[in-house]
Amino acid sequence: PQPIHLSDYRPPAYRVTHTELTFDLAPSATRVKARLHVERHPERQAGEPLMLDGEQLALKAIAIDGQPLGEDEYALTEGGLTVHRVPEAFRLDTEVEIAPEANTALEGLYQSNGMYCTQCEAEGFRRITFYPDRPDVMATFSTTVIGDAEREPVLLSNGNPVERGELPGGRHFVTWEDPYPKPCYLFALVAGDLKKVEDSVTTRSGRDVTLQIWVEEENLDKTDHAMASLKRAMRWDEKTYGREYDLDLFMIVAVNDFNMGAMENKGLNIFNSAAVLTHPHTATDAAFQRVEGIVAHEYFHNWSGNRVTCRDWFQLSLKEGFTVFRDQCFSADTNSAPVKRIEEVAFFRTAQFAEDAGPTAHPVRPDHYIEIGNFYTLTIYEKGAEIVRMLCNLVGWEAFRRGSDRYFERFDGQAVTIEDFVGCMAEASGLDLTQFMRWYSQAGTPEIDAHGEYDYANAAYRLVLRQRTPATPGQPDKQPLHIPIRLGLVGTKSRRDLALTLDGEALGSDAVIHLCDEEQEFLFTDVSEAPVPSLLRGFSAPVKLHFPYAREDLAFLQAHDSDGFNRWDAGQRLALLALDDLIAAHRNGVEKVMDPRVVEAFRGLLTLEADDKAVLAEMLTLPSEAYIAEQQPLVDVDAIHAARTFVKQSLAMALRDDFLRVFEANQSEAPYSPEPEQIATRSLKNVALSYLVSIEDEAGIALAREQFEADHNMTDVRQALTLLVHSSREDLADPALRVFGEKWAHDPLVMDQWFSIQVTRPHSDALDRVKFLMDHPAFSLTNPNKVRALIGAFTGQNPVNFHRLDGEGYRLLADTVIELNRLNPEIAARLVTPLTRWARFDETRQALMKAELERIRAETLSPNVYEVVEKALA
Ligand code: B3K
Ligand code: ZN
Repeated sequence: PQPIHLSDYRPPAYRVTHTELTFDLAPSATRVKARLHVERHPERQAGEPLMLDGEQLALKAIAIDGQPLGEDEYALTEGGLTVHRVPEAFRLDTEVEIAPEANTALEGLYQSNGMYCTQCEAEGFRRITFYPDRPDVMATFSTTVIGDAEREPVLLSNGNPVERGELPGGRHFVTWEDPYPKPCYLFALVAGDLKKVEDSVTTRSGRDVTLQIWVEEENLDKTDHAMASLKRAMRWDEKTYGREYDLDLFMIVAVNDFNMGAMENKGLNIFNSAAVLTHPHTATDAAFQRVEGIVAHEYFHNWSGNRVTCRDWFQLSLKEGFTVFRDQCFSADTNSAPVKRIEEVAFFRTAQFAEDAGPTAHPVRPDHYIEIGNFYTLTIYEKGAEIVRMLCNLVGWEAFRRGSDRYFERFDGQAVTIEDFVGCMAEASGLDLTQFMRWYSQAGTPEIDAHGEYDYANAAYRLVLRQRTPATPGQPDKQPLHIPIRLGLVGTKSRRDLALTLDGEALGSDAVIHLCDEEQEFLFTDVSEAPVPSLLRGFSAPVKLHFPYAREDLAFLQAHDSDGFNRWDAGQRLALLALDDLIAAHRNGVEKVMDPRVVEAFRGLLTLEADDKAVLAEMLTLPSEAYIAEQQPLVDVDAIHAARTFVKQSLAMALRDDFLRVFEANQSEAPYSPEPEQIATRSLKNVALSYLVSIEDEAGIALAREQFEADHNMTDVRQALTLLVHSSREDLADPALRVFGEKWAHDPLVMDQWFSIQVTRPHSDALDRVKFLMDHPAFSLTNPNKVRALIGAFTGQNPVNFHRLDGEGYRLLADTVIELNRLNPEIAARLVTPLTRWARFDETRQALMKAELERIRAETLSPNVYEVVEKALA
């Protein structure tokens, strides 16, 4: 496979103004008739051949303006169809046959639990019909779906239903019209025996919109939260961005087999059932919040993505980065804002930093790719969102909103670029964003080395910042970036933010400084007392900031910083320093000693309870093993696990009564609700429980057992079950797992959790469990959720067992990737990620991991897996 390059972009030779589709559905032989109204692109010369994309299509008929084409007038190639000579404007008719039931890649038209559904982004539409499958070809669509009246009573597509009727042989049809021009990646079709929940809203300008969530009958009781989230999201986008919905009908459909979380098809969002269904007994608080965020994300795409779309797939972050930023702000407004930020950053610094430091690192706007399916990454989504957040903070909300209005108005109905977006922000704010644009083109995580001194004699604080971005594949040299750093100086005596004066200008007590050069010095004057600097507040830029904090300074910031996010971060930094010592002790075989400063910091948190409960729960959570690993020059999974367990148990022993008090004070019998206060209370209680169970005394174990048996809600049940299963008390864990597994055998989303809980167990039997569970009747390699719940959870969340020194963990992953490469290349290419990180480990493990990558490479590979494995071995 050959890479394609951004620099080769040209507008399409022909555009399609209107597309008429007719689907005659059958599992192994669906007929698709397409009538395309085509015209030459004004910027391209006349006489060029018409090239259409098409994969795995059996062509049955082809005609131009009603005249069937002779065999010498067109050519079928591996990737599509070429018509040698076409008029300036014409009507192309084709008919193809496809086999949805054989489609395990879940791209194009496929079947899930017997129902038909589609996934077209990025390049799935070419598996449905011959078409210019690129986002800069935008057409109105009219779609007729014909199905069996009994098996497929419900026939859905984009837009509004305009006609329906009976047909001979027990068939029926519905015709849908979508008046908004769209690229084919936003096309959708659903057909099956589905039931709906309906609601409605009236938009700000008075349009009545019907809202429908379509599910299988047994899931009708799991849609309330998604519907409520959708309504909140619609209101929020009106209020915050002035964006209104533009059709009379908005539909969400839940399907079990889905590669990603969900898809923003115009008027017909298709969701992974895991991203839409919730019930207090089947979904955790985290799942409720995820559903709310994803429902909002897909809805927000209606403007940021659909009305204004991407010119080409290199611009993917144009819609994804902006839309993630929008959904993050929505969730922050609806829930605890500081906790939302803490969760985002904790995840980002673990997973995106690792991606940006590995062999698949790429800029937020890549300049080449082999398989676009491999670029739905944390970099495109989350780093893209961080860039938009920086933009918003740089220009200020008012200018950002003006820029966003300008963007939506100017480019409505068009396919545009990242320059178009940033250009609107520059115009609206008058700022020069030229240097800022480097964030889009330069891969890798910038590192800032900072140091500072307080000058008593002159009452001044001198802060020196130096930036560098490490080399990434294909980008050896990096330019300095424009890095906004929000900061405060916290007085060590007053314990307050001091007034900031920089170059004679008063900046208030919380300000943003701009690091644009490689090295810059900032001299704050009139600093009345010695401060501890609180840097990068709110994670104001996606960078690694190093400052030589003393542990006392970190404890001080953890207690007194006015910025909630940095208070949390100071605690994390303090814990990491203590963990570093313990990791070294473990490696050197010396006795581990707990740093008393960490114990005192935790005691302070538990006794003062100064923060809101949700923040406190985060503050009491130790950095994850993955995040600790991210900080180490060489990852020693066993030492990390041992050190973290030691810290946890030491804290539990020293502060047992405090944890017990917090646990008991936050018990509640109130009926479950996913509202922020309840979630906060549960999080705090469950963090306390995790400490109490970590030392495995009878009392702690009994609490977990009672919580499991009380069966109050999934959050509590799952936490209790996880703690039991991850303890050494098999005598209690095994019966609990059995009870739970039997009770929920009918519910695939709960069984996913049942799988994950078991395979993330840190004990040495985990790998055998994975193998055993792969034969469980509820497991299936063709269902992406199951693959993620079992294989993904094992390789991503069970480091000590995945990295076994006998290489069995690596082998299991490689075997699975090889099998999935044939079934579902997109999922296979994602799954292989942990092996690509081999450079982070010791030589023995490196050799084992590379050997497995080589073994994968020796297979006949999909472009997806090929691209990832080649990069990993380059
Ligand atoms: N836009 C979809 C991405 C699906 C692409 C999968 N190949 C999901 C989202 O970001 O909303
Ligand atoms: Zn998206």
